[in-house]
Amino acid sequence: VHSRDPSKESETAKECFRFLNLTSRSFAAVIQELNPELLLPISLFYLVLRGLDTIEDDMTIPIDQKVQLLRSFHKNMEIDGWQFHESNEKDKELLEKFDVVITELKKLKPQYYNVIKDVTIKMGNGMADYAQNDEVIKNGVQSIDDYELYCHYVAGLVGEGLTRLFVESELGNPKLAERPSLTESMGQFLQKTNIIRDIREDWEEGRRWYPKEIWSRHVDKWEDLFDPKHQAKALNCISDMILDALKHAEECLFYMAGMRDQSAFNFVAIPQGMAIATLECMFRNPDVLKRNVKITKGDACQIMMECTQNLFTVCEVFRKYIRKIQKKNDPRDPNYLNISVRCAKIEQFIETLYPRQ
Ligand code: PS7
Ligand code: MN
Ligand code: MN
Ligand code: MN
Ligand code: MN
Ligand code: MN
Repeated sequence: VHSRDPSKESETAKECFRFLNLTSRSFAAVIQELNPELLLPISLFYLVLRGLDTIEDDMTIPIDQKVQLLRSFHKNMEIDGWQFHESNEKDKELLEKFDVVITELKKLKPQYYNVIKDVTIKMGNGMADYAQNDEVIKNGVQSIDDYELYCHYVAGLVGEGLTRLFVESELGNPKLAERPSLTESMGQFLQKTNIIRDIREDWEEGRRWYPKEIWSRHVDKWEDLFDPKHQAKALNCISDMILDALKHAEECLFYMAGMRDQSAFNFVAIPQGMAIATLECMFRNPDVLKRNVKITKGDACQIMMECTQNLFTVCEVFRKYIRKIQKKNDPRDPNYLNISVRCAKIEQFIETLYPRQ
């Protein structure tokens, strides 16, 4: 049961929802449950950014053409009939029939359309900066600041756009618009989890998003992370990355307190619940160095239930996985103490939100 009513949808809208279900692993379900006011705007927002990311990820497109496509995507998405037929990525069909997305974008309320366009301009240019940076191409991201700026472009900006949509539609507390760092944390937490998880796959495709400032504390050469001989050090590096991601947890919980609509709450909370569980699943798990690890279906199912109730039940999910991280923490890890303190702080924060007698 979702909020869609296919009898009232145009053919192009139906096609957009088909693409949504084809291209998104986790977002399709929660998006289609959204309050009808934001159902189509957020679906189209997703498809535009998915189109942009399909170009970013496509390593068969020559760099100069890729950079030009990323920087002009916001103009292309205004051209009636625009399509792109030169991608070899998994989601290339979306770009080959992008004209249906354009048709629907033009029917949006201007305030919603402007949010999508603003984010597309900024994200496309940010992706292009990294795609054409010779240092990044040759040696990967260097500093933690550069890592966070990349996460800002591909996820923080999504959060900014979504927050504007929630506030415009009155599904979110207008105070959220005055707290950009809460919004940024929502995006950083999801994107950092994705980057930590994708280390192997990204590397095989020729990219490195772990910043050298972090991995060089553990190994001399990037390749050593994948050498079984250096496994202990590689696990400490992953711990270091997870420790960094966990600094966003409190602000994420705080942001979610600003949702004024159950469907919007579910939409923002489910991915955060999946992210904390994924961090726990990766913590001290050598499989991360070989393939994308996944939380179990059972855990995913429970998170879906807990994250569609209220902030208290979401805090319970966070507390559960934080405690599991604490239990797995290894005294031989150079960040043992930092991780322990970080987890205690998150638990304490939850305790102040919901004191137990
Ligand atoms: C809720 C304040 C518009 C719903 C949701 C398509 C997932 C794909 O998958 O490594 O490994 O190939 O290439 C903040 C979603 C951030 C973004 C970023 C939360 C649009 C999404 C395009 C903000 C999602 C974080 C690239 C860029 O990584 O991925 C609130 C809606 C959210 C899309 C994600 C993904 C980036 C991404 P993969 P990549
Ligand atoms: Mn991608
Ligand atoms: Mn990408
Ligand atoms: Mn074609
Ligand atoms: Mn990824
Ligand atoms: Mn990828």
